Amino acid sequence: MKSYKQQIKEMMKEQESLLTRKNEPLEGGNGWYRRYRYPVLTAAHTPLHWRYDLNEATNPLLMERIGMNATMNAGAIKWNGRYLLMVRVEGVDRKSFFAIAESPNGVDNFRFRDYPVEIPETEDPVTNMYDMRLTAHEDGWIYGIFCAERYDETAPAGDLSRAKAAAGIVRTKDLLSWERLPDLISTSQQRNVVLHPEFVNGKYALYTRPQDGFIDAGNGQGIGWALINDMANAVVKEEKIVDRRYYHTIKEVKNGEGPAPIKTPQGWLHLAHGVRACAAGLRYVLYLYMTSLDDPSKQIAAPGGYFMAPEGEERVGDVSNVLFSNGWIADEDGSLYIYYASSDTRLHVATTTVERLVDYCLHTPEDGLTSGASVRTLKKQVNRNLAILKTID
Ligand code: M1P
Repeated sequence: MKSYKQQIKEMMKEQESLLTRKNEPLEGGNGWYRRYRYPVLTAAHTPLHWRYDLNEATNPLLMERIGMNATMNAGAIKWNGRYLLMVRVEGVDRKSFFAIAESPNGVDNFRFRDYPVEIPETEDPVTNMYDMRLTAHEDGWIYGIFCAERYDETAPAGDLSRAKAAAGIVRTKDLLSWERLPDLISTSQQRNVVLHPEFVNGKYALYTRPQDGFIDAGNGQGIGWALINDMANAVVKEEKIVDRRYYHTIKEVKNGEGPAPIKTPQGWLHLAHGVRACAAGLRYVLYLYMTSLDDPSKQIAAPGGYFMAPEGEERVGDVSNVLFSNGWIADEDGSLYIYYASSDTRLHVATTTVERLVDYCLHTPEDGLTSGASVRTLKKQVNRNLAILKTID
């Protein structure tokens, strides 16, 4: 019979081999990015000392006491040379919370810090919080904007599913202590709100996602843009649409900004998610677009279709057929790490370069919005290529 301490040691050893497992890029693909063999974080990566009571007197059977269900939708930032993720961890009780995991190389060896992050509450505590976007702003603070979800008190009696979404805001200088600021004030519900990293005309700029209801984007026409005077008292006064939704596209039902955009010599590079409906439910895919350096709210490139869609095991999970990303890290050498979650269950990395994605944005044809337009676009490429092929024996 193994001693209690021996059993703990074995559990720790087994988890250690998961945490230190080397990841590797997968062969093939379309040249846009490389997927990796293993997810970078799963529920099994959460520390054993979160899940188990390790005291033999109170947990003689050494069973989990606090179960973890998923690790997903992570904000990301490079910090002191390490790749740091602000992960949405979801417990088996369906509550999400934030926890920071760090890696020395961005593709494997992610390890959670000992404690989850405790976000200070406002006077109106939230029921659920998730999907934090981290932005290192030129004002010197690192801001985190997340979905602050509360019960909708206007719901009819007995309807316990109606929620309302607002943008919660925190800021930090060390990624250890967090100052909570008042939630964003907006006339519509807001999720997927992201802070632009630079001042625009002396103001803070937010990518927003005006929506009619908690799930339903309704009249919200797409990813919005609002200038804000003060992040400590953030109010959306005027909103314009930066990236519009269209009928019969990958973002027909709704869309949302991913992480904060990356500045490139050709413009701001954006990653977003688009949602369409089908018989199997909603399908979430990732797409890219670019905006102007002179005016980050002005779109200059909108490659048609999706950039990444669920594949293989990514298709299945708690909310199947979903890819979602709210974190990426661009290294000084132009390497880019995209952290994306699949089916609201686990977190993956894909690697590429900023150069590749800018090239993708500037040279992928736009969505012509009809089958006829797609064929005409395709034919132009076929014509060009047939001429080239004739010159090759
Ligand atoms: O379940 C898929 C995603 O649904 C929501 O995204 P959106 O606001 O665009 O509908 C969010 O709850 C997100 O966390 C989740 O991954």
